[in-house]
Amino acid sequence: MHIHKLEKFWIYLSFVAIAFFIGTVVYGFTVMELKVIDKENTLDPDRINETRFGNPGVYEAAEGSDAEYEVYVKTIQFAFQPGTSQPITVPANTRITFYITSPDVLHGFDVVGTNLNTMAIPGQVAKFTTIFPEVRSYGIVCNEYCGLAHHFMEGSINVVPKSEFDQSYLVQ
Ligand SMILES: [Cu+2]
Repeated sequence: MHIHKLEKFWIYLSFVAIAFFIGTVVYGFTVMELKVIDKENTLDPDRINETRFGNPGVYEAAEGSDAEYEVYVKTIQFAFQPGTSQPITVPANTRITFYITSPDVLHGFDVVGTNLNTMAIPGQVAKFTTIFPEVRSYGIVCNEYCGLAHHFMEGSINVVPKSEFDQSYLVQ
């Protein structure tokens, strides 16, 4: 069977593109050590209230942590706790580690205008550490379809000057 040389070119090119895309995935999971599911950060979604997610919010980080504060966020249909009914208040220019999970269905936690974006998977705890350099507020949206009121699921992060951040913002 004769295959036209341009046809051949595009067939080869599509294989090269597929090999390249597989290569980027392999590179991400090996060299960059990206993880989709981390076995160390699992929890039973039915017993979430026995952990800090039962009383979510901002905590002082434990000694030896590389962050100063830890924020526990529970994502539910259709709210971030905290985040939706009251903002997550954190100090600027401070290392903050977020822990995010869901007791019900898959949600997203996307801080608008930043590269902070994670899934909240029932049974898994997503974790990331960041510094907010500016005093301002950020919106949070859920970017995983989670039910009929998904499009109403939003919240906010309020970054305040470090000098104004005190114990009253912590979980009591
Ligand atoms: Cu959603």
